[in-house]
Amino acid sequence: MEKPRAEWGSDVVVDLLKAFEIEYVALNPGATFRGLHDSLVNYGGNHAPEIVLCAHEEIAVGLAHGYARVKGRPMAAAVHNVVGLQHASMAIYNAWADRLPVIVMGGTGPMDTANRRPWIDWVHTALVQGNLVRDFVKWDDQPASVEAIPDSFVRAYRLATTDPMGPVYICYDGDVQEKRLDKEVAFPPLDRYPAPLPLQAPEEGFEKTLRWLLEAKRPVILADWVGRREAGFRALIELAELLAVPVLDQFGRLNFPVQNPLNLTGQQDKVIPQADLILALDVPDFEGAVTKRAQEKGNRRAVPLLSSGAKIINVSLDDLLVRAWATDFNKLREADLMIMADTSVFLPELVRRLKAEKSGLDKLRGEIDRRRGEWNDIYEEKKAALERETKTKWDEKPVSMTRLYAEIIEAVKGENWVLTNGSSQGKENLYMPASEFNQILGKYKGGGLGYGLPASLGAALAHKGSGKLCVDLQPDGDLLFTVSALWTAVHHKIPLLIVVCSNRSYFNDEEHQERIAIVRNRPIENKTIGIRIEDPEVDFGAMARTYGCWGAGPITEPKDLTKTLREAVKVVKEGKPALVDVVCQMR
Ligand SMILES: Cc1ncc(C[n+]2csc(CCOP(=O)(O)OP(=O)(O)O)c2C)c(N)n1
Ligand SMILES: [Mg+2]
Repeated sequence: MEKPRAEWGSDVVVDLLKAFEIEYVALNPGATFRGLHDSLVNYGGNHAPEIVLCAHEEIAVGLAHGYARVKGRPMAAAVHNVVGLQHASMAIYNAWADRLPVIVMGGTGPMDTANRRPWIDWVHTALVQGNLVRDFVKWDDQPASVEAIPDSFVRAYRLATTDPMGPVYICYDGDVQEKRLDKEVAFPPLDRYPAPLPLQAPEEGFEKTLRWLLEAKRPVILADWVGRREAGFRALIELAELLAVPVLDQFGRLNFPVQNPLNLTGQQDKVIPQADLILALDVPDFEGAVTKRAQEKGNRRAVPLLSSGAKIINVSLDDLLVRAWATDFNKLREADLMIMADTSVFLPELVRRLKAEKSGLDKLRGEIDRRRGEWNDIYEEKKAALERETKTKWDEKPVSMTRLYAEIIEAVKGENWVLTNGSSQGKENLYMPASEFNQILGKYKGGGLGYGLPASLGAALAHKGSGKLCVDLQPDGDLLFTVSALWTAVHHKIPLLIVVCSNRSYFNDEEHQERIAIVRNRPIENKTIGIRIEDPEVDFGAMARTYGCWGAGPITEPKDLTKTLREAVKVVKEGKPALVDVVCQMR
């Protein structure tokens, strides 16, 4: 079929969305982008991209965030002028902190005050709207004519998808969107604007890293964002295994198979003090990775675990995306060698060079095997401790988190499952036996609640039709921010298993109030005031059903889990969302 010719300004935006293979535009409607909305439906045929209707802009952007985690490329969200953008801002910040691309589009104006309606066009127009989010997007723009739209979009897309990636915001003036075109708008040849090739380390970086790795007695790897690309994920496994180097996963993504005996995540107290070389791969928060939290007494400072004699190699792209507003760049990192490189090309090349060092490796064989055994002992201890915890708490009421993990594992056995979100403490990262690239998508990096369900829906949307079974391990407090995303899940038939961890509390803060009470010698029992989600308790199963979603629970009896989860999985496999509300322990 011949492509219809753009007749209106916003038709050109749709041409670009199609050219860049944007599959979905998540939105809550608004008159400032009524031109774009019409173009999506009537010019684009509401297909590729298709509109995903959301009840809140935070949901729209959160959904696009989750989609990008799976695909590594963006979908779009459209948000209504200053009001939609303000609602969207938390989710934009989460995507920013997570270094993931979202094309956020907005409408405004008209900027020409002579064309404005009284009141509403004035209170909904800013100079300029992008200001609101400029500190946490990679770029923002407001093309002043239809002719300026293509270049603006191409630049936005390329910046958003170049590592370190991030959200971008493009604002379309109502007058520009609604301009009738009297001639064809010239389109740049899109293949003339390729994404840059990934950044590779210089020779010195490889030479030193290789030499230091071979000289070290106890090298240790920290990894946070390596797992964002499959090539990096695979090469890291090879590297760790070749040299018997333990990996401490920081869980920005799944960086290393959970059940690999070299996965000593959670054992930093035992591992870090032994290290004479740390290879930090895409670790923005180095401090957090090599220290122990000692929050019990209300302390903020962390206790160092790393010996001062240990060498540090840092490989990352972090310094390429630093802004002065939020300090999401974390504490200043020390290192003996700083390499600015993309781990998805650095690690495969490092492994290739390492394998070529045959004689060097052969000489070290005995030593490598010895330390492999010693690290393996720690792994076995860790495994036994996890199993012990599961067993001890098996019949406890409310349901223990470890029992819940075990039941979920059983319910999805044999399925190609993906964990799209996690609990506040993230212990599922130790229990869920993920081994595949992107099998655990991780939690928010921005720490803004309201993330779990929207991002999980985005992930499930990205996986739709792929045979993957997506599971959202969903804390209750986080869910309450964006629970109306259930409507979107049902309406758009997004298959997702939502397991609500109902501890009926914003428990993370209960812990903080307890610490403060201890320090101030005040009544600890008051820690639940202003924090517990009780009186009334929320019935998430019933809530799901009001949105037309399959919902079960609240489950209070551990023995009821198996059957209910099995039924829920069946619903999800039929292509629909299902929610199981589980009353569970605080931690
Ligand atoms: C937007 C936002 N508001 C408040 C907080 C502070 N906060 C951090 S964790 C937390 C409690 C989360 O409760 P829930 O999601 O139920 O997880 P739980 O700690 O109970 O496991 C709160 C309120 C936040 N991080 N983000
Ligand atoms: Mg909670």
